[in-house]
Amino acid sequence: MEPARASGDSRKTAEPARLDVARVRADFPILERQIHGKPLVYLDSAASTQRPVPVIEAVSRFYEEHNANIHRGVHTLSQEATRDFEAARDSVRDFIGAAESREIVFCRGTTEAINLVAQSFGRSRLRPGDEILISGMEHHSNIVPWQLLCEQVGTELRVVPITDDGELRIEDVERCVGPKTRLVAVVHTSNALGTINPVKEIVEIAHRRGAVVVVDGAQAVAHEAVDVADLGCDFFAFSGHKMYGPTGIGVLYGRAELLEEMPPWQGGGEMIRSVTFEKTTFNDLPFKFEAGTPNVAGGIGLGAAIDYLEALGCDAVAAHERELLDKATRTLAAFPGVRLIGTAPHKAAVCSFVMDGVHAHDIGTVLDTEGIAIRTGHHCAQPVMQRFGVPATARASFGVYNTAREIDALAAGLDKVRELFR
Ligand code: 7TS
Repeated sequence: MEPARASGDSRKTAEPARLDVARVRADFPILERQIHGKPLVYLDSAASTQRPVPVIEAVSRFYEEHNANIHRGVHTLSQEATRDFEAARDSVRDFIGAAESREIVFCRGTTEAINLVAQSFGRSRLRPGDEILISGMEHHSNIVPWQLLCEQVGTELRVVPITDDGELRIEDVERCVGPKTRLVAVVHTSNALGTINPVKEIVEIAHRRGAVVVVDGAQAVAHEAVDVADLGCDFFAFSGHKMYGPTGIGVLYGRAELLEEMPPWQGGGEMIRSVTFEKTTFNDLPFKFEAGTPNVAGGIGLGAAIDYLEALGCDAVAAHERELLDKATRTLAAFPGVRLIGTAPHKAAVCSFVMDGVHAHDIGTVLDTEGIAIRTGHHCAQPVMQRFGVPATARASFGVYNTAREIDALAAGLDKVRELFR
């Protein structure tokens, strides 16, 4: 099956290519499902996107035709599996603008990538009294690994506050990066608020003061073009399942110079060069950080997801999602009793909201009966909920397959909620 492509050629015209959403939707078999007798309206892509046919096929093809363990076999299947897995690594390298494939470490996802940096870089390089700076809008995955590190090493965790709009102001970052700050860990795009942070400026400030920067890119990579060289960050973490790829596979990008100096985190097969009972020497990058058999099918599926996104075109995807965000924002802002949480000027297509007199879980449950899937709760960002004084929010988040009509369906669903809880 030929995957959908953006129509128009952006090289010939000033107009950005537009997504042919009907064709995009045809690539996602799950969108044909009915839920409680209604067509599925999937508005939970920030939690996990759906998978297009080319990704599903790449994973099945691996199991049907090439399945074997990698890097160690002389037999044909092992060599094919190794070739395809390493080709996926090269695709990731090009997709995020990394200089070298050895800077791409495959892991389980964003969470594992950040834990790797904390336990390897953090434990070996940070000292008691050093400070780690995060923002007030982090996902628990970019809070808890640093807290664990602080317990182990005696470092201090500091937090840059966010504004009532859910913005991270550059002057606040400037003020909070001090002489003891050794590491800044910041989310590129907030899953709870949708805010897109000025990562490049943050990196400049941190580097000027000698701190290393870790970017949580989980919500960024599938929604705008990311170039780690342009951002200048030292580490960048993301997950396959939030970019139309498989679950259980993700990436830690790290600058080779830093990765070279870092000790391994997990020990086992694949990450060694030689082992005796007296001494073990370690493999080259990136294998030093990939102990054990990796998620080979997942890596190959992630490569297919990158091909898929590139065929659609990052600019076309971003333009489509901007239109959805504008419409969803207008619709929700005009809805009686609804308050948007996260109104920063620079936002991704994520709309968190609360409704007077109705708990977020009730909103989610009623919408589900209408076939509409949204996320409700604290979105693994409890400090964000505390900052806005709410126990939970309802969150609609959008991807390449969503349509303006689905936002109308959301509004109709919210009418039902209001009738029921009047
Ligand atoms: N960072 C951010 C910004 C996220 O949104 C998430 C997952 C993670 C890290 C963790 O990613 P994982 O793939 O390692 O689990 N966010 C969400 C969400 O918003 N709803 O469910 C998971």
